[in-house]
Parts: sequence; C-alpha cells; structure tokens
Amino acid sequence: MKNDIVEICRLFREKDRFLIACHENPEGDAIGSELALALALRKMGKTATVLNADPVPGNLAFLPGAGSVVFDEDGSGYEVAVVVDCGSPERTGRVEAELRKPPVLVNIDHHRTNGGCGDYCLIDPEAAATGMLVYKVLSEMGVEIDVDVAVNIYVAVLTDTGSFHYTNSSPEAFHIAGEMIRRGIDPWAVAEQVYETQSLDRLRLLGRVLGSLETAAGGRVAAITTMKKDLAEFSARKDFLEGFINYPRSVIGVEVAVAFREEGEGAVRVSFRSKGRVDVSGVAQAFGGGGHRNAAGCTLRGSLADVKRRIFGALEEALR
Ligand SMILES: [Mn+2]
Repeated sequence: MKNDIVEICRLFREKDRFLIACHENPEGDAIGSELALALALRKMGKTATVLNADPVPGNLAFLPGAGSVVFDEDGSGYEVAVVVDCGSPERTGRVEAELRKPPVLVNIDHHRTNGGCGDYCLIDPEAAATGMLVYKVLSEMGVEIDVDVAVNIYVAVLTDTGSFHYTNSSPEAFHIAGEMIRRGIDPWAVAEQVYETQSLDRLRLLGRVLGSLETAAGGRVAAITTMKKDLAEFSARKDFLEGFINYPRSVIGVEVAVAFREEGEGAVRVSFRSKGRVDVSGVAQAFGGGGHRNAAGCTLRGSLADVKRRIFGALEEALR
C-alpha cells in the first residue's frame, strides 16, 4: 500500500485545474470514481475535466456528470492529472499522452499489480473499489458528499463487489454503501439503471446461448457457445455477452465455467470462470492467453469441435 493521502488532499485544495482519467473499456468503479472526484472538485470551485479513451457504457450514462466526459482534450494548461482505477497510467489508453502533460500526476487505485506510477499515490489493494479510496480522500478533505457524488461512489462499490457477492465485500464496503444511502441515493433506482436495462435482443440472445449448455469432466465443467450467426441474428454487440458465463458457473457441482465464442477466420474465443479451486489463468496461458486465477481467456484456431476437445481435455487435467 502506498499512501500519500495528505499530499493528495493538499494538491486538491491548492490547485485549480484538474485532468482526470480512468482505464480503457471502463466499468462502474472506473467511471464512478472519476465522476465522484470531478463533481466534488467542481463543487470546490475548481476546473475538473474527465478525459476518457472510451465512451461511458450505456448502463452508466445515468450517473451524474457522465454527460460531461470528453474524449479529446489538450492536457497542457492543467495543473494536476489524476488517474483512477488504473494499474498503470498506460491503462488510460490513447489519452495517456495528454495525462503526461500536467506537471503532477496522482494515482488512486486498488489493483494488486499497481506499479505505483505517479508523483503521489493512494494505492490500497485491500480496498474493494477505487471509489472507496476516492471517498476516503473526500472525507479527509472535509468535502460535503452530496447525492450526485454519493451515487457515483455507490455504483463504484456496488459493481466492483459484484453487487456485494464477492469476497471483497468488506465491512468497510458495506459501511460506505450505507453512508451513500444516508446521503439520499435510492438502491433500487440505481440497481435498475445498472443491471435491469437490457434490450429485448440481449435477453433473446441469452435464451439462444443457454440452449447450447453442455457439461464436461463429469459435471465439473459447464460451457455455453455463441455462434457468429447468433450475434448477427440478434444484431448483438460483443458486450451483450457480458455476464452470460455466470449462468453455467452457477450450476451445482460446476467448478469451471467456459464460454466459447466463434470468431472470424476459424478462431474461437474462450473465456473461463473458476469458482476458486482451479487456477484458470494457467489453463488460458497454456493456449497463449492469460488472466486472473478466477477469470481468464484465450483464443484458439481450429474447428469448434476441435477447440472444445482440447479445452475440455486441459480442464479435466487441471481438475485432477
Ligand atoms: Mn476497480
């Protein structure tokens, strides 16, 4: 853990122009953290610009401040750059060069792999979400957390704990969520926006994909398959598939869930989710991919049947 919170608070009080960014392909913690910080700084009378490489996902567009995110900005003229939820500043993608222009770089993050890049860091791998660290900074500064800031912090904690399902759902995570409710956020209204806003096409695609459910390794592996023609039929984007793999993972007795997705040119994308016993990053690595212990992926060439045979074989080996 690196903790320059005193210096970070001093910078936030003394300086006036802030450029804030999160990682590419942002999700709830990244967006919630940067917007909470930007809104709080603006309330202090400062200029805070949020510069991202990628658009705000549709289910997060309701977040206060989301409409003010820019995708093109000259970083010169800013006094402080702040990157949130990034293991390293490179994770900000194509906007990194602009974030390198201000004289000071602040890094607020909770990734275990954070290299601590930046002049001042607040990095705590024990924090369930970066939003919790933003909350810590704002509390330390004595900034009033209004309902607009609160909803951003709440969504950061909600999404990075998997709706308080994951083992990182600490007493502190619940405490901060509770504080945000005290400040006026409505948990159902937020959940509805974040989780219950799918299109009819996505749900129909889920029905199709679940029809492919199969098991291997004596029921300890469950897999789903998405064909190219399924994606085309439901005019689906790739992000429609987000979360589908949780269904095979939820089956009793299953230790590893696999999602196969047919890509062009005879390639098959394979995603793994483990309940914890099997390190799927090792399996993915054996096929040229990578990831984390419980979530990993790789891409293989070959027919679908051939790819499945190789993957199921490797998993059976890993489950031994
Ligand atoms: Mn995060």
